[in-house]
Amino acid sequence: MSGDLVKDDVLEVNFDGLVGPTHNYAGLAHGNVASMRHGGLASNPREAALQGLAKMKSLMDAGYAQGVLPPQQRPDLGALRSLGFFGSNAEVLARAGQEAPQILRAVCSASSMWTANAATITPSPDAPDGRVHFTPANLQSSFHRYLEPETTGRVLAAIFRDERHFVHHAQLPATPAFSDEGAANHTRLCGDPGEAGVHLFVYGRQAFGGGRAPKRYPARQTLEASQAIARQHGLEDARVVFAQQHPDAIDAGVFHNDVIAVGNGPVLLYHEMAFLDEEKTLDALRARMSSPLIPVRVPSEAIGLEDAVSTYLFNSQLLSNPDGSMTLVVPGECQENEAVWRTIQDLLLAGYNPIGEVTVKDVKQSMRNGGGPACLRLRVVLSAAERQALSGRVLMNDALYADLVSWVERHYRDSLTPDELADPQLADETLTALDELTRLLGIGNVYPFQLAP
Ligand code: SUG
Repeated sequence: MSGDLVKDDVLEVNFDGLVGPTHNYAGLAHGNVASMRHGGLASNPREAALQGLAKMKSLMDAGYAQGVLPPQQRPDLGALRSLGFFGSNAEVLARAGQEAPQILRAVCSASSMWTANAATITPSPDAPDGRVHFTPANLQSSFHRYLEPETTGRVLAAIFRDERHFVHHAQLPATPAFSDEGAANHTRLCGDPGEAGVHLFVYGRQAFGGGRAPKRYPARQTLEASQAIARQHGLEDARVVFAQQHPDAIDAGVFHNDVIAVGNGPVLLYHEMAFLDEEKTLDALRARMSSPLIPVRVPSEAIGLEDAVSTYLFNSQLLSNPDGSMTLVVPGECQENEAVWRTIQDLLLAGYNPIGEVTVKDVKQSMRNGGGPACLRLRVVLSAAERQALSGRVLMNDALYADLVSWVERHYRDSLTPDELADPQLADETLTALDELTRLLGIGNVYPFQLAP
């Protein structure tokens, strides 16, 4: 099935992560400057979830295919028990809150909302067996995110259940050599989405064999992890490019490639500091793509790295329209920065790229933890038959949107400080909410508390 056959009616479905009821600012992500800056602030989980849902709804209304993925079970009481906190749920939470508040914060993080880190996906036109391949990211760089892949795998397997169309691989070994952060470091470039694409994997360091690495902040993706995923999915060498992220960018707070570059179809919008070897990366892509690459380069003199990181211009979604044009979905912070907003206007006017429209979304609650519009979504390119084969009620429509808004309004708090995370009531509220959500979405039992021990 791979090779030159073009599949019909293939389009990208963006699956956004629904923000969980324990969304908080715990300052957990070293090297993510927004997370480090906002640690300790009070969050508003209800507003966060409604902002995310409003983004999904407006993109659906604009005609884009939109899906939703559920949050995870937090606090992760199983993780606390595995670390030696015993007793009733209330006792476990109280002891963790007193003896290890940082651990409690980690097991309460709603970080699974950033579904760009949930998995890496190869669409069926690119896979030798003509199926869609999924690998959950091991997220081993931080404890709070290392807790995600198990449930992520169950959720993806529940939704993409039909084995005729979907294949699920195990996450890579959760050890620094195979550090993997999923689709945030992976971009598929192509002409028509139904034709075979070229896969750009961006890594921050090599585990074996040296090379340059950042000095200040961690590199979260290794070359070896990216290579292993390409192998798992059966990608041909002729369709894969591995490029190193610029270590200076990582040291400036660019902890994933999707904080400094975004691709869609043949377009690659990137900052000049995105890749360690820019020319080599572009040449390698050009040599493999069957349609001409359209590089859209933003130089440092237009936007410095600091502004790129604080506004998240490159964490925009770049979406295809039926007339061949593209729409850039940027976070509100871009509009507030003169240089960034001017650069966006220049991009829209430039004749050499198909980006013809900008739309601004308010996702501030997520942005304060370093998650922009593109972090909040997992891109899944699907044919009509594959969309038909999805299980559960996960494709956004007006009725699902209304049900989810009402669910959030019934179950979410409008303020949460890190000190309140030990409240056993919060854990109870969350379990009640999630149990109802799995029924609402029709995905069956996916959470540890729903599974037999
Ligand atoms: O892994 N923040 C996330 C943000 C992930 C953004 N995703 C993409 N770029 N695709 C992270 O750094 C902060 C949680 C806290 O501090 O409470 C956090 O985990």
